[in-house]
Amino acid sequence: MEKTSEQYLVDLAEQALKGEKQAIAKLITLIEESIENFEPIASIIWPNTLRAHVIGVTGMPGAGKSTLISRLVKLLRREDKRIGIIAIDPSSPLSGGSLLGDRIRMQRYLDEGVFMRSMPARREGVLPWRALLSLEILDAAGYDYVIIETVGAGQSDVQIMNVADTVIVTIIPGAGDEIQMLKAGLMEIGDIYVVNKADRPEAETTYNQVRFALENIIREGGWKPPIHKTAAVMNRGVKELLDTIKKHYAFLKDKNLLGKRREKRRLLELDMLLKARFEQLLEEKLSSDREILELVMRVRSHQLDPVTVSKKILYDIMRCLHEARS
Ligand SMILES: Nc1nc2c(ncn2[C@@H]2O[C@H](COP(=O)(O)OP(=O)(O)O)[C@@H](O)[C@H]2O)c(=O)[nH]1
Ligand SMILES: [Mg+2]
Repeated sequence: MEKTSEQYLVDLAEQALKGEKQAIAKLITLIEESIENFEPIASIIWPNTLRAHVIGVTGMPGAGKSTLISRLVKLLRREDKRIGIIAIDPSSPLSGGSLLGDRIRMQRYLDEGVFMRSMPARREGVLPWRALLSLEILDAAGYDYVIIETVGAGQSDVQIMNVADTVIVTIIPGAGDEIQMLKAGLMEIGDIYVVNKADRPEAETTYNQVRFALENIIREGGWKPPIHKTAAVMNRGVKELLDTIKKHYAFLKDKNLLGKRREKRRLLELDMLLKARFEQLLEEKLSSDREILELVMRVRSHQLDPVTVSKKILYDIMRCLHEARS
């Protein structure tokens, strides 16, 4: 891959700070390609962050997250707020179906004040570091709200609670699975719970089950996660949900908890970037370093054991890095 010139990245970042959508889109594309493309602009982006209210919307595929988000966006646009959306797509690159669906559903609400980006979930999990850096760019670009849509399938999505200021867990009525899922970890992460598709007759039962499951749950500072019923397609209950979202943000500020949330985000970002960088380095070495390749072959042919070799490769890489620096 051709190296992107630093000046070009800096120019893009400066345009992004002014809210120029094309520059933001291009910048995110470049960040997706490589962490290194963020390096020349980190000092431009970072001081301008920490202004947006970051909202995570999670739940099973088909729960109505995208529909709900588009309705929230419509309301926020009436207040003249600017909204950035990052939708992390669960589907494999082969099917790609829901990605298209999301685009079509959201398209209607995309106007000048809305920026939307879809991103595939990668093997690193449902919340790739690319999404986190994109979120920082949107924050710096002056969006009042940054909404991240992730797919919560049990434990895999708990990271969203370390990223968003407000986490909304969406639940579909009917299937007992949802309650199982709540027990499997989503119980710990939501600041607000939403039983969507309330137009369905099963919604009442699910609502009561969720309420029962959350009965004794209290979050830090004394926040008791509220449960909402919405019918996003009919625009029912969305205004009330938005009021609660704002209430939660005010609560975090009032209790001095907002800073703590953001500390978690920064630590998660550091952790993810370290792992991503190391993985990238390892891949490079495994595919190009002849000595390391030789070791790999000898593990494959049962001449050496993987435990000893993994340590040796680690040391080799560290030595290489050290030599490269001095
Ligand atoms: N009946 C009903 N269908 C809904 C509601 N909200 C969304 N849907 C439908 O559920 C499907 C999945 O919605 P989508 O927003 O893509 O879900 P996501 O996968 O969670 O983002 C779509 O066909 C929506 O039209 C609702 O409140 N009631
Ligand atoms: Mg969706």
